[in-house]
Amino acid sequence: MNTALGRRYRYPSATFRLLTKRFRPGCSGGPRLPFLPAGLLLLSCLFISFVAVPDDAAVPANEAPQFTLTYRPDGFALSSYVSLESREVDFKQEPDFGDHPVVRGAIPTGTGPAEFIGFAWDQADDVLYVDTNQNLDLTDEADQPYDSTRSLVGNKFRGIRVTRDQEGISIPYVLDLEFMGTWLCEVTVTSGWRTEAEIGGIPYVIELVDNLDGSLGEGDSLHVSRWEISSAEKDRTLQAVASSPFSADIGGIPEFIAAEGVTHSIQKGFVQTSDGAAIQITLHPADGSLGELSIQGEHIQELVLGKNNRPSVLYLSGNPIRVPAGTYSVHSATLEGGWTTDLPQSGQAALVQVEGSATLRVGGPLKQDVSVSRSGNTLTLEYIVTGAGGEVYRQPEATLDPPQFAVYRGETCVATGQFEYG
Ligand SMILES: [Ca+2]
Ligand SMILES: [Ca+2]
Repeated sequence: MNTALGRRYRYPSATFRLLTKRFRPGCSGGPRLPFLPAGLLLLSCLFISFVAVPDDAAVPANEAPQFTLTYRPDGFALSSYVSLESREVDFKQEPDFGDHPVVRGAIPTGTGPAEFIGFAWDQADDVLYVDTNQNLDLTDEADQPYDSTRSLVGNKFRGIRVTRDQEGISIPYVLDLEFMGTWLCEVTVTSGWRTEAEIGGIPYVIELVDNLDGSLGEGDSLHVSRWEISSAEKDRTLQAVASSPFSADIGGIPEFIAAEGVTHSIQKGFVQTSDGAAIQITLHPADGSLGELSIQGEHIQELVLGKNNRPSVLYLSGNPIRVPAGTYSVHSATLEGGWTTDLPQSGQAALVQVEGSATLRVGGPLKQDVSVSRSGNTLTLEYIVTGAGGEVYRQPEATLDPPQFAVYRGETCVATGQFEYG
């Protein structure tokens, strides 16, 4: 079965926003709430706000491309869940809560026990105090408390500004906190860093969100998207090309980026500029023991190759690509039409040897199968969609109609239904 072609995102206005949310149902059928060891979770989504025409960012030959991503206070969403039952912060100083019920908790900002931002939610007044300067005193922050806004799932507090001082750089973040009862809080970083730049002669938008720990790597999100301008219509069209995957187990920033036949290692870090903290990304041509990898498949829109169960190569363009020797598999892929690889990761792997060549099959054409198993009077039907390398896909979220089935005894239809995830 071929996927639908030509899925593109068009800007109807200057405020069009594209949301790529990688929230995947767990094997039990319900959403998984993945937690990091420190309790910081990582369900994430990245998000593109309005995109302006890219600047001319051509890089002189023989110079490593370098991009500076500037801060934006909103337009992003990198979320984590904090269990409110596992940790209650003991503040040295608090407002007078009287006999109000108060939920106290900690937003992890690293893996150490002291790396957190404490908060207290006064449920009676429905206001939130956040210890943004991390001194365990909830009475010395200006412009507090925060008032809540009702959301679909709970009480939400928006626009919480915190700053992290990291090696002399003052890194700003903006957070939303949404309480789901008194046991779970979703923390969403809505700020991020962004630039427009050319990679391999093609204009891209590069966006990055840090998960509050002040360093760039695991748990963060990188989104690289290509967009094209239709000169005939003077219209703007965005085509999402690649994004890093976001899940608790495997999130992070790939080590390499492959574009137009050149594979670069991604060097990244916070820098201080006259406009405040920024992120600098430098692309160095990958060196060392490389081999050739052919990407074989159709309709690939986004692809991240995995190595050692981590995101390794963000694939943008060019085929074959040259990559450091090793075994590569599909870390995540999105096909035109919105089919995305499902978890757990599946599909074939390719062994790239030094100066050797290998092929990785991924993408279309897709194949759909239904397996039937029987237990007593119960028939279990499993619907599965696989790609060229056997990798398993889940149905596009935009396609709301799940596959349907009908069971016949002879010529008589005895049962019909719809498949559900899980
Ligand atoms: Ca304080
Ligand atoms: Ca980080």
